[in-house]
Amino acid sequence: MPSLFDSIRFGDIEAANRVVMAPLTRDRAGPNQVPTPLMATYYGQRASAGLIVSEATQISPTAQGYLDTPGIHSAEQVEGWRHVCDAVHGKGGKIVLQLWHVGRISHCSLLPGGAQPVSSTARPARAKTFTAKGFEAVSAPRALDRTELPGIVEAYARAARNAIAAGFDGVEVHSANGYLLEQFLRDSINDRHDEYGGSRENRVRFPVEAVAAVAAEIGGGRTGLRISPVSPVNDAGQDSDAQGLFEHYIDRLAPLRLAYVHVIEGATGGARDVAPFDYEALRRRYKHSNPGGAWVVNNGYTRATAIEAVAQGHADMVAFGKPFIANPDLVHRLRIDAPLTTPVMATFYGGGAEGYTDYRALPDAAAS
Ligand code: 8OZ
Repeated sequence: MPSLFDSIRFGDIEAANRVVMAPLTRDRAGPNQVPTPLMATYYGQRASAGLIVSEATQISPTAQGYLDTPGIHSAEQVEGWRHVCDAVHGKGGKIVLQLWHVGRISHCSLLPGGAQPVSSTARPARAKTFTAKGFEAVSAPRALDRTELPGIVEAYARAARNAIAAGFDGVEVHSANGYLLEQFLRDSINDRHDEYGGSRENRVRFPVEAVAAVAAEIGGGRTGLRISPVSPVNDAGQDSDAQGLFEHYIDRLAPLRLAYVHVIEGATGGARDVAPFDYEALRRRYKHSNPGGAWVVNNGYTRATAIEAVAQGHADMVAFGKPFIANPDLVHRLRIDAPLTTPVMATFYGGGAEGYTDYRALPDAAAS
């Protein structure tokens, strides 16, 4: 059986080890949501991860939901990301961009012309976002007309094209954590009566269209997907049949031969047993139809559980989030079983170098 520290090829991507840096929102983009040189330093410091998944990045101006998150829809943003990709590649790492549309998890003050957020539904989420005024309740959304959906699908494809132009090794479509694609997937949110709501066949329609457009643009072998089948974050509730829904979703995506599926097990950043779900059944289904793709797991893994998950074949790769904030040399530390630095929560979101690029690698990190 393979080890967490073995190289792996999945889709068209090759990684030096099976430790993934999970996407982490840090709210440090510059004016016009352009990635900064400090962000290039931060990602470059973490290039020994087998694969870095960038922080969630809005595909268009209307896809934004938090202050100072980066975009991938302008030439200036592509240029900023190019420095990030160069920093990671210069150290032999791999990095994909996470494509994000927040849907109803947004605030008018963050949207062009003070517009209302958009969603599958007009029902507001009981959730907060981070604006120029601090934490604020999200604004009430309007339900998208079906005639608007092709424009959003095109924005996903364009953003993927921009990501490749910036130098990314691929993209990860954010289909988790109660954002736009999950607002269509789950019957706890989606209350539509057209062909994008109702049955699970209808509810997966828009997310499948979005992922298919990305795969058509850059290749399925450079396209990953992140899901969180039972995470209740962002007022997502629980689907009445999460197992059936996500099995159907994975089946519909099988022809795309996605590079990987990245699953948050349980509540994002919280309890792993928040609701029953058979992840192993979903993994087998994905791998059966897509043996060249990787199954990436996430949420609260430790060195021991990550090593075991890969050794037992329950995962091809394991993603770590918060540990990567405070341990730029996480792979080395896991390899030698060194103690991990604890991240400081006060500097997770916004600010500058403090709590971002000032976490140190171990003195012997270069040896790994
Ligand atoms: C934390 C703060 C803001 C956004 C997610 C993109 O949960 C996020 C996010 C996390 O997927």
